[in-house]
Amino acid sequence: MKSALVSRMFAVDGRLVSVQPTGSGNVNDTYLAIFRTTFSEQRFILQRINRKVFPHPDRIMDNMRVITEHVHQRIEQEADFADRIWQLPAVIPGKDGKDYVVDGDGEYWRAISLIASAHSYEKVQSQEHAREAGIVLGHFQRMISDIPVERLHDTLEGFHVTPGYLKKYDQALATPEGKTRADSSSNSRQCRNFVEDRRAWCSVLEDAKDRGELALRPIHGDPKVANIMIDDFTGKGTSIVDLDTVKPGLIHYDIGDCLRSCCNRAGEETQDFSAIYFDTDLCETILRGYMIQARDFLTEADRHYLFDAIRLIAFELGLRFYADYLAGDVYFKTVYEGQNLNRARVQFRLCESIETRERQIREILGRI
Ligand code: GN1
Ligand code: MG
Repeated sequence: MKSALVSRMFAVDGRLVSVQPTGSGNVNDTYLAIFRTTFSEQRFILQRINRKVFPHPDRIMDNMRVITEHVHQRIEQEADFADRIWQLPAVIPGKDGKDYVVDGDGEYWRAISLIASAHSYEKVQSQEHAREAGIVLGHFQRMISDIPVERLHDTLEGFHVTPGYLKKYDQALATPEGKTRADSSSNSRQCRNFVEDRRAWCSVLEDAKDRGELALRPIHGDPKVANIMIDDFTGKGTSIVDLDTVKPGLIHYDIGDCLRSCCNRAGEETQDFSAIYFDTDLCETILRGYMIQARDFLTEADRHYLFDAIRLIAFELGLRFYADYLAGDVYFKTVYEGQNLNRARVQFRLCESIETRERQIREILGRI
């Protein structure tokens, strides 16, 4: 097995006991590796980076170095005053000292430390969990807020730039295969109409950025609930993982992504469409947690665009899934035919629920 072979190429003591797939990522392949010596055991995360999505894995690893070293230092500085032990995974180098290992097929692999005695969840478990998700996101954004954006590579060009995804959707739709898939079912036709109705609005954040109202800052990029680690002993958030998309962006992408993920109790893969709605109680709880950490770095303009951000990132993820369905599932991994169409319908249904609850959400935003 390739993963077993590669796992031995990292600077870890002992002998390989097991290497098993773990997690639920839609892009990279993730494994848990266990090595043992005569007196101890080391567990770590091994990942094959998806080259189709990330054309420059070396840049991801550069960013990871910059971010983890910076954040580890800041966590240390604040440790005596913190209400918990904050963690962030560290890069485990290869035996040759490099941050990644390239296998015989030119595939890039990396090893990162495991956040011990902590778990993440696919869905929000409780109000307490929701609050922790908000705190963890706010804390991470605060920890990276003083990294100059010029120090970070753009690891994924166009990430969260919704008009760019619209262009890709148009391109997919213009191909014979795309046209066939778009017309293949009433569900697919409904998705197409859903996108068309929101075409003019979907540049709202990029327009604000271009006008200079919103500024680029270091962001996480993918703060979905499954990337938030909760301490098994305290129930408090202890870390955010999946640092591939930490790069310059709008903090709105993060807030929108965290909320679209956490406030949909049915989860991203549900097929029970009646169970999908945007839970505004969870939304308020998450934002209150987030504000504990982030209040000081939000400007008036930032706040002004929060509702649009919440609506947009659900729409955008639906658009990304739908465009990938039209293109023949080239980006997001799938395990059954039509999965990306199903995922798109979930996000569009969630987006609709956000639109219906606009007044309540804006009231929450006014209160926090
Ligand atoms: C992808 O690979 P994973 O599961 O961490 C995607 C995110 C989506 C998410 C939806 C690089 O994240 O943008 O929000 O799926 N990551 C990339 O589950 O495209
Ligand atoms: Mg990710």
